[in-house]
Amino acid sequence: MDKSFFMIKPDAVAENNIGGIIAIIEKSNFKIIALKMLLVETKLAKEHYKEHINKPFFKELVEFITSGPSVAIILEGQDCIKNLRDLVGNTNPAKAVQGTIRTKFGVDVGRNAVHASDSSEAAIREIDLFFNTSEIY
Ligand code: IDP
Ligand code: MG
Repeated sequence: MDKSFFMIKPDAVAENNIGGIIAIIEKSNFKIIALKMLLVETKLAKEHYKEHINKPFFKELVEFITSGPSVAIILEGQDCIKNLRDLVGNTNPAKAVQGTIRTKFGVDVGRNAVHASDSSEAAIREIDLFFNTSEIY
């Protein structure tokens, strides 16, 4: 079993897609072991996305992710990190495989509905950034 960090981003929360996305996650056999709604602060946003600090879209990305509440989730399952990335789909919803979360709920590359960790190192780092151990079940 491994764990991944998953987040429903402000665009999907604003569009009332929390339930739709969580329904897909649960039907896909991922186990939710932590979940909370939060407004990501600028400091946390910059830390979370620090690998992109020199990208031209970094400022836009931080502004977007802090623009409204998100839902932070820890998922557990067999091969969770890879299976979740597959279920999420390409960063650009227009390029994502049909049936993925980003084709269903994403608008464009900036507003692509969800985040999912891309490696076990990222999952550990992101889980630690967003959650205290006492919040994980
Ligand atoms: P990922 O979310 O699929 O792992 P990353 O390349 O890690 O994609 O990029 C992190 C986030 O930055 C993306 O989910 C997306 O919201 C945003 N992003 C990536 N590329 C662009 C871009 O070209 N313009 C605006 N936002 C972007
Ligand atoms: Mg990424």
